[in-house]
Amino acid sequence: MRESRLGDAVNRQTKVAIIGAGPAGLMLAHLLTRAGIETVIFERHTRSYVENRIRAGILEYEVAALLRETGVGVRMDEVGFRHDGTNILFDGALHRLDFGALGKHVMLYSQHEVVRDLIAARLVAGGEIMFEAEVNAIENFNQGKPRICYRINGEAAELDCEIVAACDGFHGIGRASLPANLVREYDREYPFGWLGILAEAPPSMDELIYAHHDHGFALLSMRSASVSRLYLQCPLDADLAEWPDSRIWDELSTRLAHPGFSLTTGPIFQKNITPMRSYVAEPMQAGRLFLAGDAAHIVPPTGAKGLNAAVADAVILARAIEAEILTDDPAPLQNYTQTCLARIWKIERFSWLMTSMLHCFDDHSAFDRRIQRAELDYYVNTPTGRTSLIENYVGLPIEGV
Ligand code: RFL
Ligand code: PHB
Repeated sequence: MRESRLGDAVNRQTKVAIIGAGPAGLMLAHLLTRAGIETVIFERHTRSYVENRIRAGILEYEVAALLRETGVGVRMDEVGFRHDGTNILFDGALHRLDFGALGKHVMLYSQHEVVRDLIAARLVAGGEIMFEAEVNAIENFNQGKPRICYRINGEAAELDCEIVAACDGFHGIGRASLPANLVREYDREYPFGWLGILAEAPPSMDELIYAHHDHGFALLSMRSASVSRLYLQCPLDADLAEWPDSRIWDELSTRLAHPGFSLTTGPIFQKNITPMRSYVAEPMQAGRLFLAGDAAHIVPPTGAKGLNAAVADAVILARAIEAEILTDDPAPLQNYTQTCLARIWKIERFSWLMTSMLHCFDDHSAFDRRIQRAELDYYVNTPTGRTSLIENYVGLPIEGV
């Protein structure tokens, strides 16, 4: 087991250098290790930091299946929750979307738990993760033999490799290293944020509720039988000091109200505000450098897609690296960007749709509001609309799985 902090060797080599121990980097390493391909992961934070970073909560059907098939789904099935449907609330009426119509489900299992499971599996398999190792340059990726320059324990070190996978999140060095004239960025910032809370309160429902209300969007989710995760649409410049617990619970009660429902409240132990953004950088590769996950694209959380999209990229990249290294077929790696983007833009579309349909926009005219209502009605009340919403929510197929 190698959980290295001290950089046990200074100029070394590996096949695939992976920057980032988030879901994309850890899943990529997991799949490559299973295929017998050597990897080293660099992570700037401590193990404890990445294992306790609270983020996403919903795993798509195929992502959950992948965790099971590759031996990292045991805890998910023990302590996660299987959801066979989700709920959309508007005009005070709850509409259930039954995933069983497509024979699928999603798993409610926190991102940090997935991260813990993947780290544990990697260390058991003898794989290396250098925690507190910050990559500060990626050299030579256009000339064949890339080199990673990093700092660990205050010292500079280097590692030579054949492929660099930048799974280093939205602010990482991977995308910043792509030649500026090569990259095109597609970006949308939304004029609101989400105020998220974790509360010691048993979930008020056994499934999620996505609520559209005149006061703004609200989401009821959960982390366990005793912990609720709830979100409220709030102004971008909202100050947490203006949101005492009582105001949060009042707003949640108002926005989630529907016949027969009562909101369970309890002590709030975490509060934060997240901005909302859609973003894609194209291409996702240059020479021997490949981006995966938030490094290349982000979505607003309304469709629960961020973690799932990161894992899907990792799967596509792992298959492509395996094809090159194990069967001498360079085509999947050459086509990596196209393969990912065909899926990513559909995820961007779905996340944008869910965000546009469910939030309140200050600049909406009466016409816009009527269109929004018609869209909600279409997606929950027509067979085609429902099927489309469910198909996207439970997850589009991942290429190569
Ligand atoms: P991650 O998880 O950001 O991991 C990137 C890792 O790279 C490390 N790193 C470096 N390490 C070494 N050297 C460097 N130079 C490095 N630069 C960066 C970082 O420390 C980090 O550990 O990216 P990945 O793997 O692509 O995974 C993506 C998901 O984490 C992300 O899409 C979702 O969590 C997005 N997201 C949410 N998605 C949902 O579907 N539902 C949610 O409720 C939800 N909540 C969230 C979120 C993202 C958030 N962020 C990014 C602030 C809430 C938050 C607060
Ligand atoms: C969450 O549980 O944090 C969660 C669930 C669904 C979403 C976003 C976040 O769409």
